[in-house]
Amino acid sequence: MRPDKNQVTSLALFCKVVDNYGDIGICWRLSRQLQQEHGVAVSLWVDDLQCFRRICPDVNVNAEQQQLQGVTVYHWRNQGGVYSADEIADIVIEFFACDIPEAYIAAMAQCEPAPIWLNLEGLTAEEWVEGCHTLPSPHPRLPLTKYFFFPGFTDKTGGLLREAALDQQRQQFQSDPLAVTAFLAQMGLTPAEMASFKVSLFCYPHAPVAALFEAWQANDTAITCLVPEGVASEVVEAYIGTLAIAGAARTSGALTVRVVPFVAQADYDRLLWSCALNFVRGEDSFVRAQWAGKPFIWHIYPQDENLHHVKLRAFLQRYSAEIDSLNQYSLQWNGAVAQSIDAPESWLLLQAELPKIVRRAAQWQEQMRSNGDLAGNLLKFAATLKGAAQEKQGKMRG
Ligand code: TRH
Repeated sequence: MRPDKNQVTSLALFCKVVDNYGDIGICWRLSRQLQQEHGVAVSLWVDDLQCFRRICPDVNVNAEQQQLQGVTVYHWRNQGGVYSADEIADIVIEFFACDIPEAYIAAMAQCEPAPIWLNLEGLTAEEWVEGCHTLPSPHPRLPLTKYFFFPGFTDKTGGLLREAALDQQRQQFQSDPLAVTAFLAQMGLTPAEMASFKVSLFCYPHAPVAALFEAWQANDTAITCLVPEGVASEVVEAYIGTLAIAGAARTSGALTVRVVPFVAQADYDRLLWSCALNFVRGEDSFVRAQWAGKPFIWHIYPQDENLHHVKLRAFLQRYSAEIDSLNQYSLQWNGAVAQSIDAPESWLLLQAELPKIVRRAAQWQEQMRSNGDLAGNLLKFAATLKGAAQEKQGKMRG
């Protein structure tokens, strides 16, 4: 964890994998970007290396400490440990209010100046976020202040994660048919499947996938649905008639369902870029689908008392207020309206509006780009806090 003093800034990011891959997915993406684009010495503390390895196959699950793409990764085993002030990074981030070790916090309080301490929150389109973004929360006992940092969809939030080269990489890939074909062949697609309307499907187990397959079987043109291993396995197995392992596929009516490997993050982007429609979930794949510039349907992570429906509606209000078919389909997919997705008209209405949805996706990207990107905004905020602290110190000395 010793920050490299030759680098301008050091940063420690603490990530607890609560469920699924999104938490480490976001932290890993952020860590790489801070290191590669901003030269920050990043220490990523993560408690579940097995989960991490699914999105980054280079992870050694037995290593206490390892270097991965310029980031120092630590296996965060417990809340114990002994830390000294010189081990503390300039910026400390706890992801999603995970409790960082008490001894680490105590060592932070010994630092002069105190490190910048941020709680990086989850993404939501709700308006209250603007009022809470960057709010301070003083520690009850120690001379430390933690600040809330919210990703978001407006310029009064931290914006969305986006690597500087992402657009260029996407455009280059999409304008190279050989690269697209090679990628899809590697994912196991036949030439006929490559030529069909391709959809990727990433959702939670409660999504109404059987109804979706039914509507697509009756479609008037061929559809290939690419499902990563481990996603909607029960319904996929019932459809295919064998185990849902990569390579398994079956065609019935207009629909081919094909199980594809669960790939590393960069290839997941390529999958999104290769499809005409993407079903995504949680937070990270949801944001990647937005940067893919393709129509997408979001399956939001379920919360108690259907709080997630409020969040879903807040996003749809911003994204697709003018596209009724997309709103309705998204609400039905998430069980947020009485009408179920069984009605084949839902799909037909959505399909008919796809060209309009494609145009909206491009507009939205422009709008989101104008908010800057999360990593850059986070460093700007840290620099503001640092400047304010230096000014205060100067005044006290003067
Ligand atoms: O895994 P998720 O369901 O994560 C969610 C959210 O992060 C949510 O905020 C959190 O509270 C909840 O978990 C517990 O979905 P998400 O966010 O889309 O993350 C999936 C990650 O997996 C993302 O980084 C993309 C990556 N991925 C791959 O790398 N390869 C693949 O083949 C697929 C399908 C996904």
